[in-house]
Amino acid sequence: MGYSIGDVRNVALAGHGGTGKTTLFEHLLFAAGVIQKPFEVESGKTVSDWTPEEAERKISVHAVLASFERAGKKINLFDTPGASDFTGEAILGFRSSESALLAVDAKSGVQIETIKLMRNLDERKKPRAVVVTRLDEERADFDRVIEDIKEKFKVDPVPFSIPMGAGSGYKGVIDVLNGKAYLAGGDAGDSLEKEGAVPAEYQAAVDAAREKLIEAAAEGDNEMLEKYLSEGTLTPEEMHTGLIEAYMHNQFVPIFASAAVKNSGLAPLLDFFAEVAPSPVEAKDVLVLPDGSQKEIAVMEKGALSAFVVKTSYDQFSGKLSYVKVITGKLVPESEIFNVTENKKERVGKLYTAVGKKLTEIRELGAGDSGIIAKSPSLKTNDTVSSGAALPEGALFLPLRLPEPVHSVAVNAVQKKDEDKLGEALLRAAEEDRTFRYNFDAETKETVISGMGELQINIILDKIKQNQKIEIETRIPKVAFRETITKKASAEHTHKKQTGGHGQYGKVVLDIAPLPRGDYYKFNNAIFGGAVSKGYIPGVEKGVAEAMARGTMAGYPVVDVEVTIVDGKEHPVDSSELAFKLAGRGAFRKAMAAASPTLLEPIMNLTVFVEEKYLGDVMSGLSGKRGKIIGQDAIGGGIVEIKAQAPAAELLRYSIDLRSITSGTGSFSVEFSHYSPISGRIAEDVIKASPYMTQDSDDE
Ligand SMILES: Nc1nc2c(ncn2[C@@H]2O[C@H](COP(=O)(O)OP(=O)(O)OP(=O)(O)O)[C@@H](O)[C@H]2O)c(=O)[nH]1
Ligand SMILES: [Mg+2]
Repeated sequence: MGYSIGDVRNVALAGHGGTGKTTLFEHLLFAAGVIQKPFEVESGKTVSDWTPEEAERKISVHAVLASFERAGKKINLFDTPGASDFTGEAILGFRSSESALLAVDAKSGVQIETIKLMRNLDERKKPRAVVVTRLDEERADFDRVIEDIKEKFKVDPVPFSIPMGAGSGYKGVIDVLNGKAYLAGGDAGDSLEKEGAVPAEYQAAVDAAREKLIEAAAEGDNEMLEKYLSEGTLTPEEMHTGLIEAYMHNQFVPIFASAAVKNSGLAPLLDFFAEVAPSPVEAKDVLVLPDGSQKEIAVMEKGALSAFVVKTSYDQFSGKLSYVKVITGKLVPESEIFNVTENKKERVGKLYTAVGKKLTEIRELGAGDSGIIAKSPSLKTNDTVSSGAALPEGALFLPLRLPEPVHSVAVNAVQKKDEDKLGEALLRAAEEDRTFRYNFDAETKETVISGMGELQINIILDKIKQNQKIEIETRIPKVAFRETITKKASAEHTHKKQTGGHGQYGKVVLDIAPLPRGDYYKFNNAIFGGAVSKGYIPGVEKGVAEAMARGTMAGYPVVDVEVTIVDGKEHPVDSSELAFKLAGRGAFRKAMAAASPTLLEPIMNLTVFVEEKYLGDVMSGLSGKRGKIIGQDAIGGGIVEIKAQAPAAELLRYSIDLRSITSGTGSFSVEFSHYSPISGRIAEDVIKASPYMTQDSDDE
């Protein structure tokens, strides 16, 4: 039997790299009785970091789902990687969860990736709690982290659990809601925390925290708030209801204390998932209608099936796995569904629930629940599936909103014979991780792969090298420069050939003029009196298009030019479309050469997040890259957001540079802004380095 929708909780665990998410995940599973023994991340044997790439690097790379029961509730917990290279995995966790848990290291406070994740949750208006981790380590300071959260997130944190001691004096946590102390388990991490009475020395702190909790609960409901204001307290039931309401509406941020390696702080978290975290009933999902507008849809058991594919992975043993969240109705094994995105029927084979790589077959997956469909060939991440008329015509579930790639490299197989194999493997990698893209750039004749950073790209390439046994070469990709003109010009060109029998003849006179940036191309026919018949004009246009595909300066495409055919001449026998095409091409080239052509380079918008201490270095680094600082904004807590523009040609290795300038703490995003003219030395270098050495020979 599936779980009833009110008994399901989907929660995504996310946060800056190395804050202890995977360790917490492991120990939560231990405390929930799912695994017999928790492992350390370093052993490569944890439920979450089990792939060779994770075991080798001791970091998480993939989002991992573990489903388990707590107090009759089914909890689907996603552990996600913290490195910005794998931010797509955190986003998919958010997309399929009603709430999130952000991990913040008790020594370091709120770090850059966590701020970005918090903003991402803000955009989705998703409730989120914070777990303060690694409180057993030296320099851990719970109160300082609370202040930091206040400052950086601009929220009033409400502790649900508070620590007893810190560092070597760490003893455990106190569950504020239930007024219980939990003494940390043994150092070996294999004994559970033990319930006990609240030590007298913490009573005042617990009372104060409880007061805050009651206030947060009272805010959940107006009637309750009035009662609280007049009577000064709430019953436990009222408090429970109030907390659920207020948290569901994202009115406060609950805080938890933990030291996962000591199995400490786990019980209050598990209870919170089961008792307070919102179920899918309270959360709506979002559809995108054919006209582009968005519409909320209730997650509900009744009605036909609809579901959304959040993740795709290829497993050596189980084959292709499609992670789905059911939105309406229910999913059953051995059934037929419809892939709405692909407009294709699809067979569902077996259905699974997961604890990391361990899959367990299930008989059904109900609304709001997350699970896995195995071996369904057409399913891919972001697909909408349904049966019957579950959804409005043409409606699809809101896709993952992923950031644009910030790092690209050109790749090829060392052995020509391996090219196809490489292409297939890259395609598969792009299916598994939607922030990773694979493109053949017809313009530069390169296979370019792009993603969120060097780390992500190296991990993908290493995996392909090992699994496919192929050698791969990488290079810095070529930049897609453009050419344009800066003034008006005219030119004529006659294509004439007399090689016995049928000749070729066409004469074209063109005016060309600059268009505003981004307007690309416009063609006008201004022939009067039929000097060139209408039937030959498409030929002229083709010739112009050919000439524009390869400019006269360095062979890059020509953009932002208005072309007008003003005159010409034809021959009653020898004229043809081909002759006019060649005439059009020749005329354009001559006109362009006379129109003071210039090279254009792509300029990118950059958003950089850095710690204040690196601000100066980052700024001067950017100006060394011909960057223009547009603004800077202190986010609080010593973190600054810089907005800048810089040429794409200067940013090819920026993810690597920024990493080294900021000791790995900085992070950035880029998007294309516009094309901008270049001249002087920079233009000369581009022309010299042009991949288009040979031009088609011009004919007269
Ligand atoms: N002392 C102590 N160490 C911890 C605790 N939690 C995690 N660690 C250590 O911190 C390091 C990073 O832990 P992970 O669990 O891999 O952190 P993560 O947040 O999953 O890292 P990414 O997934 O790569 O972002 C490991 O060496 C852990 O052993 C804790 O509660 N106490
Ligand atoms: Mg991890």
